[in-house]
Amino acid sequence: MDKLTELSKEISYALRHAPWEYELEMDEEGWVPVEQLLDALHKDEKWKKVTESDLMKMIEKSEKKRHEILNGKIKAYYGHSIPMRIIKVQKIPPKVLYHGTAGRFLDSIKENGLLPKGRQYVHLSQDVETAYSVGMRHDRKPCILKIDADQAWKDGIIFYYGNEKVWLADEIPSKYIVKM
Ligand code: HQG
Repeated sequence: MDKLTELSKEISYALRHAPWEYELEMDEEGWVPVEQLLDALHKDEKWKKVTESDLMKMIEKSEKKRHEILNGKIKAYYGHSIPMRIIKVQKIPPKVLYHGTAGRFLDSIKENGLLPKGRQYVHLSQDVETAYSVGMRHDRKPCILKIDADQAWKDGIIFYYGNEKVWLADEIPSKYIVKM
């Protein structure tokens, strides 16, 4: 794994799952001061020389848009599992969204709908390719679910913006889901 990918994974872990391990003060949108994150990283021999410009490079080189730096702060766009709920911006979703998952989860999804499981929100994909790569993390031959986001939204299900490829929701009842 190259060094920037490794850095990205460590930062995702800190910002999504364990800010307290790094003594980060996170606001309700998930922002933390870049200086604080760098101070924490510098305690680790491996990251002793990491600078803000390395973080910028990490963001720029990543194939996925996972982190944002703005006004001296950094946040993860999605993926959080910490107890404090990260506030996301509600937004009217595209008419259709997708979710890539493993076949072994389908019966339960059919029965209970899509649930956030270990994270704060259900993660949905803007397009089939993205859903496929998300699903590949769980199964080499993932299943793609098609979500009638338009109808769900009209019925009062709230959607939130993650980044241009990732949408979030509290849950998606199974009546809005079909297997492709
Ligand atoms: C499944 C990565 C049984 C769900 C990705 C999924 C994404 C159910 C798994 C982001 C269920 C949770 C999130 C139910 C949902 N019964 N299983 N009722 N409802 N599930 O990893 O969406 O690369 O927490 O289908 O690309 O796979 O890290 O969520 O398979 O954008 O930046 O429970 O994380 O981004 O798995 O992935 P996860 P996810 P990064």
